Amino acid sequence: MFQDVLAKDGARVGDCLLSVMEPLGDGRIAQGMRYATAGGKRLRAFLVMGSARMFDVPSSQSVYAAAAIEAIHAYSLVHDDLPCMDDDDLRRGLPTVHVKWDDATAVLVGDALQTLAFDVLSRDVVSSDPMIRLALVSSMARAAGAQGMVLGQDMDIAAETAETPLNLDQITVLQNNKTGALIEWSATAGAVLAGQDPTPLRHYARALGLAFQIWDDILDVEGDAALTGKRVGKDADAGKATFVSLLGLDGAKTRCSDLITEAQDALAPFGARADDLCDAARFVIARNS
Ligand code: GRG
Repeated sequence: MFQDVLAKDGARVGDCLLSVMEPLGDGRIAQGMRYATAGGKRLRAFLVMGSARMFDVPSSQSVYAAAAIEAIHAYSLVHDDLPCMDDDDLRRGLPTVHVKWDDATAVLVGDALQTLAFDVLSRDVVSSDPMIRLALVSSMARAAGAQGMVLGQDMDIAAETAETPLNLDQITVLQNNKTGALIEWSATAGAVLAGQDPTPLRHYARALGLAFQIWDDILDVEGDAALTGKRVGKDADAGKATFVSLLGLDGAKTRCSDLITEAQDALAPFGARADDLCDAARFVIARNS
């Protein structure tokens, strides 16, 4: 069952994250880093390890790349939850980092998680080929930075005060950057680690990333805070245009199913080797958290 694979990979990545943070000691920032990287579905970690398995890359290597992307993801959540951004007090069912500690600690925890990701990704254990490590480092920098996640976040913040709500095309561009870029990095990492062409996985990841985000909008309307571990109904409260407000609930669900078919079709060249990634696509639009 896919949930078992997700749990197994997630646990390995959790252990790896703890091991790379071991030398950091037990000061406030290290504690915050461990707190922020605990839990979560570990979907991005799975995409790295699952795509690596398709190319017979050992998990002893891919687990470090998976830990790196989870560190970036955790940093983005810690900063996104800050009062100057989304101002959330609940994440993964627990108080957010700035609530448990304070704003300055949350900024520094996010900063330190981001640099930790690049530190880990540049280590020999990821690949014996320095060109592969460099490709992963530079693609992660681009996915997370001002051409990727940071751009998407900025577009999201700008949309809050824009005179006219975003249309479907604009929301799609925003989300492709905000959440799609890290998902794409994760799903293509296996091919990059193997020195293979990541193009089919890129097509898979683009469709998957969009379906993930549309489902997130659906959960914001239909979800249960006890399961999602975060506040629901936020988008409607903020009067934000979302895939649900633009397509309607049924339209959004149909779009999700179409995207999942698209994602799975992109994996056809890999046959049964891609079974786990196909299952991941189905999971994305069946999850309740
Ligand atoms: C602060 C530069 C900067 C960027 C933040 C990704 C992001 C950009 C903000 C997160 C806001 C948000 C809740 C977006 C919805 C989609 C999303 C990324 C949800 C969280 O990802 P999951 O569901 O989380 O994979 P878990 O907890 O399972 O790891």
